[in-house]
Amino acid sequence: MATSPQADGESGTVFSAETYFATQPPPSSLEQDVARVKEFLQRQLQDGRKVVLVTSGGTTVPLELNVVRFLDNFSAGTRGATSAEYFLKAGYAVIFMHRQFSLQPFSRHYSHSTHPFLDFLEIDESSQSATSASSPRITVRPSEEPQLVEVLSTYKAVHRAGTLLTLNFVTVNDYLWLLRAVSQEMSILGRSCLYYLAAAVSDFFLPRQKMSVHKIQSGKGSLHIEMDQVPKILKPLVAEWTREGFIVSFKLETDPNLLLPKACQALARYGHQVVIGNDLHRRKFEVVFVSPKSSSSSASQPSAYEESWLRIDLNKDPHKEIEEDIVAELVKRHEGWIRNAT
Ligand code: 9Z3
Repeated sequence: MATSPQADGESGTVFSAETYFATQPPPSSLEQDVARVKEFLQRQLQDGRKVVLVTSGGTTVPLELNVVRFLDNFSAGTRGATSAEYFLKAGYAVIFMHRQFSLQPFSRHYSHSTHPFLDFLEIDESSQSATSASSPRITVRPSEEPQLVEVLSTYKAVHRAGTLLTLNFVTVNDYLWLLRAVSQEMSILGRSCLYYLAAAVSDFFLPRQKMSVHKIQSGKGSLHIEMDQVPKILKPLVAEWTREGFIVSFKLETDPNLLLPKACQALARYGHQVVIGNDLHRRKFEVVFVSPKSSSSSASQPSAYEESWLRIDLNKDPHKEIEEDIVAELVKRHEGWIRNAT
C-alpha cells in the first residue's frame, strides 16, 4: 500500500489518490453534505429518476493555512449552470457541485455583471405595497417579464419536485473529497447515473504539510513555491468508485493542435465514456466529443477513438446555447449505455 508520495524524478511530488486522501484532511462540511446526498439519492431512486452529477466552476489552491492568497482556475460556471438546466429539462435529477459564488442554474440569467436584477426592477410611486402602508410597490420592467416568468416558473417547479441538490466547494481539496464521496454514494444507481465533470480543476496543489501557517511575507525578493501534482482522480472514479456510471469529462486547451491528442490521451488513460474537448476561445460555439469506437477492441490505439464536432451558429441565433445540444447528445448516449446493460 502506497502511503507516502513519490518523487517524480524532476521536481515536486506525485500523489496517488490513496496517498492524497490519507494525508490531506477532509473539509468540515463533508459529513453533512454526504447526508444530504444520501437523502436526495434515495428519493430519486424511489421516483425512478436518472441522476447527473454536474461539477462546475474553478477550484482554488490556497498558499497559506490562514488564507490570504490563492491560485485559481479559470471558469465562470456558465457551462455547468447552463447544462444543469438542460439536464433538469430532460428529466434528470441534478447534483450541482459548484465553486462557491460561481454561476448557478436559473439565477445565472440574472448575474450581477451581465444582467443585474436591480436594473430591471422599477419603483411604482403611484401605488402602495400590500405589506406596508408607507412603501411603494416594486414592479418588473415589462420588457423583462416574459423571461422572468419563464425562468421563475421553472425554478419554482424544480424546487417543488426536489430534483436539484446544490453542493459547494472552494479549494481543490474540497473538490476531491466531495467528488469521491458523492460518486461512491451515486454508485447505488448503477447505469442510471451520469457524471458531467465541467469544473476546472487545478493540476497542482500545495499539501497542507508544506503550507505556511500565516500570510507569506514580502520583502525577501521573488516568491518561489513548489507545488505537487494533484492525483489523477478520474482513474479511481472510473475503476473503483462508480464502475457503472456514464462518465463525461471536459478537456480545456488553448492550443487548438493539442485538443484532440489530449482528449484521446485522457480516454486512453482512464477508459471512461466521453471526453468533451473545448478550446478556451471557441467554447461557446464549438466542442468536440471524443469516445471509444463502439466496435473497437483496443481502446489504447489512437484509431480506436471517434470524434464528432458540435457547432452552433451564433450569428444566426445569438440566443442559442451550445449546452442544449451537448446535453441532448449525452442524454441519447446515456440511454444507449443503459440499454446495453440489459
Ligand atoms: C471545461 O473545459 C469547461 O468547459 C470550461 C467552462 C471551464 C471551459 P465556463 O465555466 O468554462 O463556461 O466559463 N472544464 C474542464 C476544465 C479542466 O480543468 N479539465 C481538466 C483538463 O483539461 C481535466 S478534467 O486537464
